[in-house]
Amino acid sequence: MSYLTGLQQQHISILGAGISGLAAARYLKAHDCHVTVYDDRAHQPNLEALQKLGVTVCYQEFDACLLQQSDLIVVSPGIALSHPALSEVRARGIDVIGDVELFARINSKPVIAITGSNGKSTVTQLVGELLNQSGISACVAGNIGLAVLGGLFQDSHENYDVFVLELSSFQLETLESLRPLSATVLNISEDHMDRYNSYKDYIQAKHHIYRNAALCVYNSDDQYTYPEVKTAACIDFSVKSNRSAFFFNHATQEICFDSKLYGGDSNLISPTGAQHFNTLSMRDIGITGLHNISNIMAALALISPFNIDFATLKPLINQFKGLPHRCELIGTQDGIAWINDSKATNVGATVAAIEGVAPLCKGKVILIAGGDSKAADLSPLSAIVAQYVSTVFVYGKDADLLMQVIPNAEPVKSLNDAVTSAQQLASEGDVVLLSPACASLDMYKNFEARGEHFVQLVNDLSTNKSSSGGSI
Ligand code: UMA
Ligand code: ADP
Repeated sequence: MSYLTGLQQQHISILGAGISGLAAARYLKAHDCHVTVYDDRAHQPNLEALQKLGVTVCYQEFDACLLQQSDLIVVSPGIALSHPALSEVRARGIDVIGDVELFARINSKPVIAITGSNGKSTVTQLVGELLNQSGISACVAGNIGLAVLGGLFQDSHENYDVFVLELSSFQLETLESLRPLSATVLNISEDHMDRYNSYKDYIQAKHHIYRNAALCVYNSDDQYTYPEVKTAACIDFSVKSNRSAFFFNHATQEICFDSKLYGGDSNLISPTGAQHFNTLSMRDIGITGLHNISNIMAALALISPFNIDFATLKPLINQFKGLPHRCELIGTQDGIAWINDSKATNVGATVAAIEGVAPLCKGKVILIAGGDSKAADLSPLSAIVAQYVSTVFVYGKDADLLMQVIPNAEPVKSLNDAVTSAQQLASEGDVVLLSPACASLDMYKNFEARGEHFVQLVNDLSTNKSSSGGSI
């Protein structure tokens, strides 16, 4: 009997009626399972869609007495396992898993799994595009937007050769059954510290991705990404040292691959697919910043088991222009470049943005930051701002915390005021960078809404000024 057939005899509770909860309900209901969906928010999310499915929906506080009647509880990623009701039912031995663990128990297709504090969506999208455009049918899903069970539910799922999954630390917490073809932790910096007891707990959750992976791809520049036990094949990448399999040659400005390096460390076993990579010049790359060089190297390593010809990959990498709201140049006005990096919702992303943008800037770098810091340690900003940034405007819930680590930052009331102040200060050759280092949720629905507001404000400035697409 398959795992799915076994589920048909069980009572399954789904917690959270958002994207993952709805997808889980749809998938399980279509496979004749008994499903109840719980959500503790009064505005009754997805009520109509769930009613249409014919599943029972309860909009109420999570109640351990009710939940303990379940055989299986599928928890949406935004709901912490430390929720008192969940702690109680777990203590009673009820199986409490996330939607990705459920996916892993059901799915039989190969999976490429991607996590990290930053760069997940960029790498996931790039891997998906490289595969699909090379004739390998890839379904891109997970934290990037399409719930994993939504991917599995699609009519076309039988035709997929591989799932490419962006996985958050939340989704990795309960993950045990996934057996990725290749998996990576791209980098680690503090994020979601309002959910975890310690930084160690956050890192541990991320490392679940390497469990059972046939190929581990890690970042030699970040020891927190190293697999704890190198039992699988490994490929490492680095933008700082030329002793990694994939490395960046700063003198020639090329991404290089050195298969010989595998000889030095018996734990580093090269899959044959990576052997034929050639060098890739900066001219061949469509996205900017050293952090994106890391992202490209990670993507190439992750797809190496597919043995795609390098001549096929090269133009595809050139075509990839990155995703909106990630170090995106909106345009230049009077020689001032405006960059939208609204997706920088943690310190690591903002540090990477400053490091990536400052060397390309002929004038001053003016930074706009602020929002909800999610209890992160903001201190890594101090040195990088002191080195590269002339003025910082801060706003939002944690503006005071930002001012503690950047003492000469200038507080403003809103993003509108920050844009106006930046415009008054900036002159030809300068860059104005929105890279908030914080989540947007104190003032916006999400990072997209914040980025779109910034773009709108910058476009409004241009009604009186000359503007162009341009470059930094
Ligand atoms: N809910 C409760 N009680 C709670 C918390 C939430 O009932 O205590 C309910 C809410 O009312 C809502 C539902 O749970 O109806 C939301 O569930 P959710 O927060 O898990 O979000 P989903 O809509 O299922 O979306 C999730 C991911 N969200 C989170 O992890 C917070 C999405 O990532 C992901 O795209 C989607 O699954 C599909 O896989 C978003 C995200 O913000 C982009 N991720 C975080 C990040 O990137 O930093 C981790
Ligand atoms: P995620 O899905 O992990 O949030 P994204 O690709 O959406 O990652 O990028 C989020 C933010 O991180 C953006 O501000 C982007 O410029 C920055 N970023 C992208 N790749 C990296 C990287 N390898 N290291 C650090 N920051 C990065």
